[in-house]
Amino acid sequence: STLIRREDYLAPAFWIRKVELCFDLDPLKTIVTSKMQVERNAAVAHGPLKLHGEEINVLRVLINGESVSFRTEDDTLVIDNAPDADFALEIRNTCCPEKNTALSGLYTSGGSFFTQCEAEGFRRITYFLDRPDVMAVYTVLMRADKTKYPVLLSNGNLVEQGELDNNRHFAKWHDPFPKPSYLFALVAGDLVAREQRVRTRGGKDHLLQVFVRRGDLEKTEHAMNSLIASMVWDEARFKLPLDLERFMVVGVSDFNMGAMENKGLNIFNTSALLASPATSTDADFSRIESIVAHEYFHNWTGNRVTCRDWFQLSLKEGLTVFRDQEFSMDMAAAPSARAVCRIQDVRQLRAMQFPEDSGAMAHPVRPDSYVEINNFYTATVYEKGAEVVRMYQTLVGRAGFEKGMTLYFERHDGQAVTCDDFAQAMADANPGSELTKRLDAFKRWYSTPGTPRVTARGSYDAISRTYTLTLSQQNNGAAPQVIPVAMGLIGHGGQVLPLELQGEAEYHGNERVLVLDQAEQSFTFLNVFVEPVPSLLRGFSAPVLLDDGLSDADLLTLLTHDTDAFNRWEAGQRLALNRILAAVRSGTPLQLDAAYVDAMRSVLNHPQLDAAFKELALTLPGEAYIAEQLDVVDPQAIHAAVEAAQLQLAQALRADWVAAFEANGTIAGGYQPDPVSVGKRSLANLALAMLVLDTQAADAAVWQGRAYQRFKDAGNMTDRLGALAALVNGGAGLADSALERFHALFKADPLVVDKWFALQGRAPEREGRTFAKVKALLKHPDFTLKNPNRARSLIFSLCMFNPAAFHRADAAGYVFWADQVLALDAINPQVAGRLARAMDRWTTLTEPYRPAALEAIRRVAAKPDLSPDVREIVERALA
Ligand code: B3K
Ligand code: ZN
Repeated sequence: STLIRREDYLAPAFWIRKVELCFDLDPLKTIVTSKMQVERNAAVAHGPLKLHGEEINVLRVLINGESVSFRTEDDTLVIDNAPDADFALEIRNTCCPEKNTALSGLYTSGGSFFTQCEAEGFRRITYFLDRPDVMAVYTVLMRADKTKYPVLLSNGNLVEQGELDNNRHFAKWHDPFPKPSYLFALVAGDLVAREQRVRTRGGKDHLLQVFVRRGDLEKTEHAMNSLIASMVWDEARFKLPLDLERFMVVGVSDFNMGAMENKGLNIFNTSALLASPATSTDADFSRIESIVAHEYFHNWTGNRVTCRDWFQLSLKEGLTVFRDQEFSMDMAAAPSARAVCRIQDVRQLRAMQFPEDSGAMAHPVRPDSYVEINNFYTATVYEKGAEVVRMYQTLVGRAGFEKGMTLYFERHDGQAVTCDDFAQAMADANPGSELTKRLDAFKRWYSTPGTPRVTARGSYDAISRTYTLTLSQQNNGAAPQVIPVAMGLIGHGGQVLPLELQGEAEYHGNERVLVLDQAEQSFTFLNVFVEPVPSLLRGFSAPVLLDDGLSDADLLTLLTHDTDAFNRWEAGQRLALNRILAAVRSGTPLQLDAAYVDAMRSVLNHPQLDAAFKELALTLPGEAYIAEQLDVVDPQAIHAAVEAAQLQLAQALRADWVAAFEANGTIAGGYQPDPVSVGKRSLANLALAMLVLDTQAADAAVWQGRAYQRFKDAGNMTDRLGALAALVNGGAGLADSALERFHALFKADPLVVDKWFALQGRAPEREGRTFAKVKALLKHPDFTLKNPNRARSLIFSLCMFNPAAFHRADAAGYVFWADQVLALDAINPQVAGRLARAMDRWTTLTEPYRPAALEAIRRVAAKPDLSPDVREIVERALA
């Protein structure tokens, strides 16, 4: 395993323009014949042809029909005497899909064949120039047993199919669009499809198909609806139509991530595809909608314009996450529902990306080096990358952003390009904009790791009626970033103050974007008739940590009066965070004050606020985000403070929780995942959790009983799982029998069994019982490490999402982690690499956790035959 550097990029010595692939599919020995049309890259000097290949056996190599001498060395096939003129290269090789537990390349799952080629899986199918800047037109012939594999799919259009001898049949597919090998896909199996014909605005007809296993067809309606909505949205917002006659989506149970955007043949983890009210939660419905959209949007941002090299990954991922976030917001429609989407995205960013950016795996949005590219499909590349794209939109405006997109496609359709090309298109389409004026500085977002810290201090001069806001930024000594700060000023009585910036002729209304691009800058506002509270970074306009120095009184003003819903929520989070941090820092038990409790009561009982917003406002900041505010982290102390705050909110607001539950707990009519119903269910679930949590209440037994009843009688999975979680997380006596009943009811549905494991893996620790339960569940007949969803449901839940159960004084959590990383690594390095990251932030841990963590990481690193995936993660942790 070697370090690959961005600065070492070289164009390929050869191009492959066309490929004809032929597959004789067999689980134990599939024969692949690849006929390639190859030409030398005129820009590169003479030299051998080197092709990538892993875990495959070459049978023969022909050039222009003649056998040619070749050698194989370390996963490359070298042909020293490649012609200078264009030539035909034919390679025949075998691979073994059945033994492919890494789920990269061609593998079997549930008796069917599937492929996963991004990032470097194609080389596990056949020898190739497996890099995204080599784009070819593919024709694929598949031959397989007709009974076992009645459905044969690949990218593009079906051109021919028919019968063969020995109960076999064939299908031939042709994809007219040149594509990199990572977008190749093939599926063969006994599947059925939901189909829908649609006509786009331009009048073109398309066939949409969602393929799944026989019993799952009725769970594909939501995915199909999401696909159609995505098509409509992309045409309306960006004028980007579907470019294929046929668009296929396929579900598979064994999959390393959510889904994959193969051209015309998206392959999905069933967890990101199948939905029914009885088996899926509101969160599942919303996740499916956004992943279906994400993969569909990749057709333009990723497939039509792809990445020159893997360092540019955020070119397609950051942009496509931004697009799916915008889509979800537009689907939510109402302003308050849009704000809920934004709050959820920011929570996710803070929970996953902020810790990544300050830990062992910190890297820029455009990384400078990697050992294993699969380790860099990260929250930074995806979610921070999406924030960078959002900042372009903030700086050039929505219309300007759309112009930039249009220019990007005009210039680069059909090409493999870089993040610089995207930035240039945005800037060139918007001459004179705040972006274009400082494009080079803005591009530091691609090269600087870490979360910038912004400090804001204001001073009001009552005599001159001026307010001066001083903003400064700091990021471990890195050059200043371009930080758009969306803001407004609010009076303590709730007045929205006009913004008149000194030195500017125009009046800017009540909200504007300040651009901070220096280490420190001051902005003076004129005619500010009362002392204002600044509402900064509205809508989270930049991915930074903000210290605005606001007092409790200021925060209460914003919580009550801010016109920006995101900042109302943020003010409530800050009030909670301040109290939790004070308790953790001082080592004293947390005691909530009346001011905070009353503020939360007002939110909960507010007649105008949406249920969804109330639920978010009354949910305390996540433990990972709290840890990010501290130099030395005691996970048990953080957890204790959060639990205490929760219990006190449960106790102090008990009557209000009862009212919230009664008002939101029953929704007339059938299940609908619309924002209003989703909000009501989420608030009802929070209220129920709070009511079960306080076991000392006079009516504790009543609410435990009501939760159990609701669990039994629920008409949908959101209510059922919510009630079950209330019992389990509240440590209720009825929890065990509810868990047993749940398993008995759903044991035939793997995606629901995953929820059952996950709930137990994430349950609050109580004297070591949660940890002991997780260890016992490893031996449950339904548990297996081989299925990534199942491994994640139990093991990742504990190691990544249950800090109080994981960080144990006796180090047993770390021993567990090391054992599972090593066991998983032998099966599936990509999944093992993910789990390895549970130790990213070990250096900040307090005693006795830090030395114990170090010992566990060293034990993993000491294993000689680790995968490059896990090796890179543990070596970075030890660096
Ligand atoms: N592009 C794929 C991710 C591939 C991950 C490879 N380890 C899914 C997506 O981002 O849409
Ligand atoms: Zn993606």
